[in-house]
Amino acid sequence: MEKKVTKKHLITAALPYANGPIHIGHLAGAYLPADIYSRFLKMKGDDVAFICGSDEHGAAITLRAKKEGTTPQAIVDKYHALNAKSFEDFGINFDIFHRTSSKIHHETAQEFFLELEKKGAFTKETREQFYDDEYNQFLADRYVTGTCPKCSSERAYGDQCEKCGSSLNPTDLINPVSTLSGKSPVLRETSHWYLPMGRHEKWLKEWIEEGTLDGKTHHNPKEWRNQVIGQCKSWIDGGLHSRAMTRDLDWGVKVPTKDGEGKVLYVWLDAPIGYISATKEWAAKNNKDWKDYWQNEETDLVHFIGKDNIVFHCIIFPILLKTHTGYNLPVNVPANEFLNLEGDKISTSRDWAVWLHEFNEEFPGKQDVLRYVLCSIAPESKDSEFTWDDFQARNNSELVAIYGNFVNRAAVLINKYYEGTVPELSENNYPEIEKQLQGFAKAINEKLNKKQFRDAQNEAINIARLGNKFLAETEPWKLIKTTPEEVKNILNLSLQIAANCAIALAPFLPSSSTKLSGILGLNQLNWNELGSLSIVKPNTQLGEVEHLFQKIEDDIIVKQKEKLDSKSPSKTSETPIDSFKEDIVFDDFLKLDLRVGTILSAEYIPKSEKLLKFSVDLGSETRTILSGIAKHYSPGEMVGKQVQVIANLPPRKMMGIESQGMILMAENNLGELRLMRPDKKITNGATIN
Ligand code: B3M
Ligand code: ZN
Repeated sequence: MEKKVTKKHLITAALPYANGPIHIGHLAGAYLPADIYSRFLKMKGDDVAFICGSDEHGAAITLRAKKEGTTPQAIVDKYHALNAKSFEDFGINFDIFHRTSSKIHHETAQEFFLELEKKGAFTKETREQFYDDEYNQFLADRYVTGTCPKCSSERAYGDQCEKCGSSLNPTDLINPVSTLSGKSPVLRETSHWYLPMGRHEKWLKEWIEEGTLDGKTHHNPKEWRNQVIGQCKSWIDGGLHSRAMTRDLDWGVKVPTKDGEGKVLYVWLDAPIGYISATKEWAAKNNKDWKDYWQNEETDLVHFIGKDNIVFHCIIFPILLKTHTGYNLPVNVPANEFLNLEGDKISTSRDWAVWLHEFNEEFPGKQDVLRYVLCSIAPESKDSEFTWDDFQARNNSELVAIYGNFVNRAAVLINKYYEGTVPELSENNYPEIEKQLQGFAKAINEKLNKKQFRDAQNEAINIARLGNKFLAETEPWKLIKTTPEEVKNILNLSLQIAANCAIALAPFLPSSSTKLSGILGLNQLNWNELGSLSIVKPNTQLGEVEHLFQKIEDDIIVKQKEKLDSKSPSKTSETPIDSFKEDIVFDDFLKLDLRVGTILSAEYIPKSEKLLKFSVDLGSETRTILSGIAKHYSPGEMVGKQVQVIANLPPRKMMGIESQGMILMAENNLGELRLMRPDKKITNGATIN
């Protein structure tokens, strides 16, 4: 007999940075689809390693530690524990949630680096980089902020402008500032290991566009998402440049060579190797061989990530894996687009998010509801949006009204007519039910294999819709009086439909499927029974009938909306700003030199959306003053006006121009600005007391 070979899969979900909690955007982007896919494969009987862990290095973490006045280790310990628990509570079933601060990871990453070095993967180059004189250290990209050369946003980072999404080098920034000292950094020479990515353009292009590797078919590029291929193509077509693979930092995996002292591996070299070290750790604990998952060509490697990580998983990491040799490359990287929240981008710094640990606490037992909603709106092909109203509507009119209601009706009727004992199906007068179930089973399998989770879940819920329709059309509560034998057939079939729901929805809504198996008296849900009419055995005694879902009332939703409103960056109604600053002593006030001045001239500053440049007559002298009010006042309406000026602040350089004072404005909660001016004309230079 032919031996059945179990298909192996290595599934990874992006390692979240351990510098903050998980929010719904992360879940919808990577963790939920990865979990659905792994649960599906495992239920089918495939051999799956589902790998994740905390990314505990990188400048974002050291920066956070500095801000909070603590150590990077304390930060990662805190968030690793918090995130591991949030994932577990939410039912994300990783086989391991590892850490890149672990010993096995440092060793694995260092060995990997040395092997790459041995294979000639790197060039060593000396280039100029920003250095903070006061802190005596080179500045990682994230440690430099300044004005974006593309969109003039004043808050761009050295690696990226979060406003326009441009990827940047620190030296591209206009007016760069060190986030350590707040001063302009200087340029100094330093040497690093660079990855000359240009060398790899040819094979990468073939691999991405045709799915071929070393002249052999590797995967079907038609199965890859358009945006993934599109992003890779535009990178490759734009020409791949060398990228530094080491950093001057003391937090991270140390460069394991003599000349690497004081340097660590670039976090994007280190973190993906975290997938490998996590697999090693998991395999060691579970009596497996990690090489079966990474180095056996029969194993499918799939990376689940958000779209901001595409280049690292489709270009840089594949270059590293291929150069090292011996490792599989991913057969798919199903990256999702972004999830927005109530009309705005999710933002950690503005606290504009629904945090997973808070959801788990505030909505105990409702993890499946959030899973359902996030999968229904999964940003698989374009950005999508979460709103609390939609969350409530999908719970009440889909989970409660369709799925929960059908299961409850069927089970209650069995309790009522047969004291909870499953009746026989002696004659099937509804052959179309089986056909439809098999149609759903086929569609769900196809969609899951194609990683179209949103559509797959929708097909699965259609099984419950079918069940409701079947009950409504056959009306067993009427037939019980006239043809009771037929009611047995109908209710047996209804339970089979319910069992199909339990199986089909298990990857999406695992705890509801567990509850439902309890009601149906099933010990185990077997994916291969999907479409069958003999899952629930006759004469089985049903378990206690409980509602799978509860209606969510308006007050719960209002509370969540108010919680968000309190941090809303885009408030639409004017409300008083209610928190006052701490008391000061009168002398503090006297230190301010407040004066009246007249605006002699005003102009826009090229490339700046916000700033206007004024020349202001303060009586004894005329000052140049810059003010960030260009969105509120035009130069024309400012000229000739008397304004209030703080005259004794240290001069500040912006866009290469020195500002010698500040013009006072009133600002409300909407960020609207109004000029403060004397109500009658007064001599320029008059003091304000
Ligand atoms: N920690 C970035 C992120 O969380 C990064 C992913 C690493 S995956 C190897 O978006
Ligand atoms: Zn920008």
